[in-house]
Amino acid sequence: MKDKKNINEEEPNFNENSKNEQLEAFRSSDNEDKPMTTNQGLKMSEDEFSLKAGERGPTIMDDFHFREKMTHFDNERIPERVVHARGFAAHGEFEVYESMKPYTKAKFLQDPNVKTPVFVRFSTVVGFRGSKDTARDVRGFATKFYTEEGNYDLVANNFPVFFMQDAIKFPDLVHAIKPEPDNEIPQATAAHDTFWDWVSQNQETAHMIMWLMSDRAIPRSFRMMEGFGVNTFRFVNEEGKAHFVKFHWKPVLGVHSLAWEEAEIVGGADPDFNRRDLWDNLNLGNNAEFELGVQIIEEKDEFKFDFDILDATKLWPEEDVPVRIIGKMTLNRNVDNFFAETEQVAFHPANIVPGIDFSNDPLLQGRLFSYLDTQILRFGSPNHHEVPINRPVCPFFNNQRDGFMRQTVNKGNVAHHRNALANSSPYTVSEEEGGFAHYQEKVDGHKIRARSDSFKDHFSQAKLFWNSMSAPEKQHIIDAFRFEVGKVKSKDVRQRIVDMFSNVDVDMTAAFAKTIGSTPPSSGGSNVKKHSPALSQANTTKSAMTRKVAIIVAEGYDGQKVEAMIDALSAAGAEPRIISDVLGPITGNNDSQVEAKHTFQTDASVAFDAVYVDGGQTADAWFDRGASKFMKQAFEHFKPIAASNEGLNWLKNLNLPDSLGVVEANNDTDFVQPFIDAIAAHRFWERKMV
Ligand code: HDE
Repeated sequence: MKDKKNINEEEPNFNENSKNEQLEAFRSSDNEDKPMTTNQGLKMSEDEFSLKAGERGPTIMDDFHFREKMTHFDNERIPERVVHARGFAAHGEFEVYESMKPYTKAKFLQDPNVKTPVFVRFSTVVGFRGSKDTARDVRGFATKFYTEEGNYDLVANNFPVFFMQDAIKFPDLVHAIKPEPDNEIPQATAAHDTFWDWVSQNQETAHMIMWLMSDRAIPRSFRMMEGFGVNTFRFVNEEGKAHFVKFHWKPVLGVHSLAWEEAEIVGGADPDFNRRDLWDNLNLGNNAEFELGVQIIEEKDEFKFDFDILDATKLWPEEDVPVRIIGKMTLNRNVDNFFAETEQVAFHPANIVPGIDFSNDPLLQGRLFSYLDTQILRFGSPNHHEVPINRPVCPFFNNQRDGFMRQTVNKGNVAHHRNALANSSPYTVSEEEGGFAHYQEKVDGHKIRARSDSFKDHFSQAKLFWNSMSAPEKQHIIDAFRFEVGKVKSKDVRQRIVDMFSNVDVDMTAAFAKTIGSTPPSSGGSNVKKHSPALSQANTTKSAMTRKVAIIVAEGYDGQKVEAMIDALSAAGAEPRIISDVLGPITGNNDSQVEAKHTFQTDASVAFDAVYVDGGQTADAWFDRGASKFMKQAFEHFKPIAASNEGLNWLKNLNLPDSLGVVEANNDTDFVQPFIDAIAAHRFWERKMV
């Protein structure tokens, strides 16, 4: 360590634009009106014909342009992530609401006036990069905070628990859940033998499976999911005092999910459903907002709970350890280039800042190794921190040198520490000057490969989750088991799953055992009675904001009603979209005009949150079929439906009037507000199917 007058003197002015400004230096200039060149800057006179010996002759080696173009193309891919391959990311900013100084010295959590730039990548875990968004799966929710003290990565998921307690099992889980190795089938799903075989051999996964079978595994939008740091971390304050902490992201729009059948259909109709939703909404100026929450436990209370707080298969019930909301993240900008930013961003849970530290959670400890290791395969180089999206916004100096694709031109002849030649620069600094020092936890034990007794209860929280579900949520879980385990060919594996989940709840297990050809349990079940209202989506925030509403009209539609509906939807922050049998302007009976940007051919009801059908004078049998199909599908997926004029007839033909969440217009526009309220309710899960 060495003194220096002002260690901050090189630090640039830090604000929410710091990352954007840094990226600007790397953005390519526009191609418009520019001559084409090779990568060496040589202007080219031809780019469509390779150099040949005669018009019909072979291509010749002189053609350096062809070789450069083709070689670059041949090497355009990097290995996709071994898990979380399919992802989508956006830029934004984070602000803390009040200083967290009593708990942590992390600078980005001190001052409500400071906005920290962030980059967030959402992902599915199992499917390959080109798979679908709506698979039943865990979603990744990884945030890189570009703080003035260096990058802090909160690499989270949308479930608060994980499949296992010890990271050494992770490769086995991933081998079991990925497509089976002989034929690489099935894609992006857990519904196959090897996964459920692994589950039946690892009872610690029971709680996670409850989440995976629940609606949480098919989110309506990345903007409508919670995020959880899962692992237990530490906050450390200036006095060196530590608290255990778990991190939460709470979506301002609430937590909402698709219906299972809908998710399956969307997977084919629009595999990009979730990424398109984020991309379109950010382009429309509908920022995605999440509040940051923390659960804090004092070190002295480490053993106060009936679960081990270091066990990643357990959550800390919010009713016992309240989530304190401490800040807000706003995603407000799409990327410029998917590969450069979304594909090349490299997260690592070990990227922390002073004031945040690790716990001995054995899952976290394994993660601290894995992420850096995997980036070296993806980038083929330890220099991935130099890629623009990964660079910290604060300066960084050390003696690490060279390696594939080194970008920095380090000056001078000294690359060793300590040195006298360069006055021992770069020098280390004390904790008071911002130097990171690990929390000095006392650790004492034998080297041992074993599970602590405190990690051995695998079913109580699975039952807590079950108890906390509303009736429709319970039914969805049963249906998910029926589908997922029903796909398993091995009768023995299916029975072992029934036996395993009978330790959670006998009624639940009996409800799916029969349909999957297994013997239902006669007794068993956890006797936990407790429930946690925070776990049910029935209790989440409800809002019509940003909901996509299909408005189905033909020429001569009811101008007064449709205009009133469009105005009210827009005022409520919803996104009305006109559907018809043709694209282009459609005129109403009062000469009003709307623009149809979708037709029955280009879009299906699954692309929308709600449907309003008016009709129009030119609505013929063909239109009738398209509109009816929209309404029927919306109905089957529990979505709000409104109808006026011809729409009322179609409603009648489909036998839908008087159903839950179906709003009918009579003579006036009174149906508008009830429809908006219905949209805010999201879905009518209790609706009876006709
Ligand atoms: Fe990951 N995880 N993981 N994970 N994880 C990766 O790192 C790993 C775990 C999570 O958008 C990989 O860069 C181990 C929990 C997200 O780029 C890899 C264990 C949680 C992402 C890896 C876990 C996560 C990853 C693959 C212990 C929630 C995507 C590519 C069993 C808190 C980040 C990569 C992105 C990615 C390993 C468990 C979240 C292989 C060993 C728990 C969001 O390093």
